[in-house]
Amino acid sequence: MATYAIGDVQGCFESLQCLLEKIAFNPDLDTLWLVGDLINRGPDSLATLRYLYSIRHSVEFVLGNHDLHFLAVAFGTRKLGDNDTLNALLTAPDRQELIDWLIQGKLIHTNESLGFTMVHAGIPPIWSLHQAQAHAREVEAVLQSRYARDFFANMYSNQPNKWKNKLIGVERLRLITNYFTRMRFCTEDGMLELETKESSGSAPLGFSPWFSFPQRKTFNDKIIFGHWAALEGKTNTPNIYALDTGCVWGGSLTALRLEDEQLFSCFCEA
Ligand SMILES: [Mn+2]
Repeated sequence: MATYAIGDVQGCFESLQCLLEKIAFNPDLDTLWLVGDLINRGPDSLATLRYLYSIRHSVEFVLGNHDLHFLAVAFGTRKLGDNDTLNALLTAPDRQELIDWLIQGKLIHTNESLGFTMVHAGIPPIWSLHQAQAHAREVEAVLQSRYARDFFANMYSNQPNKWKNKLIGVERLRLITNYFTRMRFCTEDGMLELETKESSGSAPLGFSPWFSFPQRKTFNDKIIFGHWAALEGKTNTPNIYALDTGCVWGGSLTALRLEDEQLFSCFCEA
């Protein structure tokens, strides 16, 4: 009975199978956490999602930007991009069942007895864990409502880029979503910079990795995240676990066993 958190799979189904074999994952006994970006860019998003759906009772996952992108395309509010590998999933006979499951994904998941929290990209330094959970629930409620299509139609923008409690409507929901699913660099007061994708050494002037601020309100919480392959799994920050080791780019797929913090990985073919 163990809990394994796995980095961004991005449709790399063979690598996922390799890793599950390596950890001898048993869906009847063990639990799988996935940091989001389950699909897209990689070769087999459909098989990946079908498999995870088949073991859904043993899976906890958070939504990544690629998962939200797929949902936006499926809802007809966004077009496929040249690098998307979502066609088989979009035309699958069981597409609706998979969409209905995926859209129930959360933006943050905490297990208090294990003492771990999981998000896709990060938590802005200005939010405590409780505040982050409350703001995540705002977006999750809309995704699971009849306003989901309106949400996706308004999801894409880099503005507003700084949190204010008085933000309302689509701007509020968009910024919450951008923090949880797209953030890499920000300022201590939570201003986002969404252009730079390189490693933490390439911070744009005035910005730093979201987890780097000593005054961060989640400083004492253990946080697992993905999204940032350029970190190569290294944050040099206590309690902060970066699990995107770039599987879809020919890196590796990484699992962290939460009970003893042991790491496992499988190399991935580019
Ligand atoms: Mn991502």
